[in-house]
Amino acid sequence: MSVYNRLSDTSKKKFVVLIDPDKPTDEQIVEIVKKSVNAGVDFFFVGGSLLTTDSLDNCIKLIKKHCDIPVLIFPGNSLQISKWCDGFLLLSLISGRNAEMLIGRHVISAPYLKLYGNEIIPTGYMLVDGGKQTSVSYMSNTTPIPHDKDDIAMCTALAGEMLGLKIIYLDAGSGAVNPVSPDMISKVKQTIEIPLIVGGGINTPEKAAAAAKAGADIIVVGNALEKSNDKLQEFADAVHNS
Ligand code: 1GP
Repeated sequence: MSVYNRLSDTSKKKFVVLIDPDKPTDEQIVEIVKKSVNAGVDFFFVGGSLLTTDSLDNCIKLIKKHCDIPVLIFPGNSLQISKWCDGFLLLSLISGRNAEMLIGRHVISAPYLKLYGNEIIPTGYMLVDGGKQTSVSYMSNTTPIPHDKDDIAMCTALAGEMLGLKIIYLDAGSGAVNPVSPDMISKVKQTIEIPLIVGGGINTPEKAAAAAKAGADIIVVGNALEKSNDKLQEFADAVHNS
């Protein structure tokens, strides 16, 4: 089954662990992979707004050596490409008005993605204000959608779907103070037919359940599990039981 078919199987909510390849040691990666297998994690996303080491390939290979969970690159920039991944979220930052993030970087990445034969998931990536400036809004030089402007989020997601994007990712940014609101998630979900990923600032199993119940099909957690992976099973259960 293709990665996209798995992502769009909306019969069950999906839980994603996001790994910033710069941060964990090899031992920590292996530990989180083993816990993820036991917890029934559905996907790994790998990437970061700014990587300072040459760790992406190693991180993906290490994950794949220890499990069959699909690994997708969630790229922070056009250098984050690897032939080892199972899928690649080709992000169009549709909440912003920076042409580089809408098409410029893609032109640079496209020949390498073709060469590596990665499965491409054309993704409408939408940054939502999460209460503080995040790395991604600074690095992308874009303004997030205001936290309470559900109508802007709905119309942006709808436009992304009409342009042919295959999935929408609503992101409050890593370490956001406020995750995307249940109201915004619910309204965006009702507006589009394609699957909806939600992440950013989801730091408790309760917040993960709230996002899933509001309509997110796929819930991403990064930061909260970097600090401690003790609650990984609880996060996964909260999503899967929603
Ligand atoms: C950020 O959606 C991801 O792009 C995950 O955010 O690190 O806050 O969980 P957190």
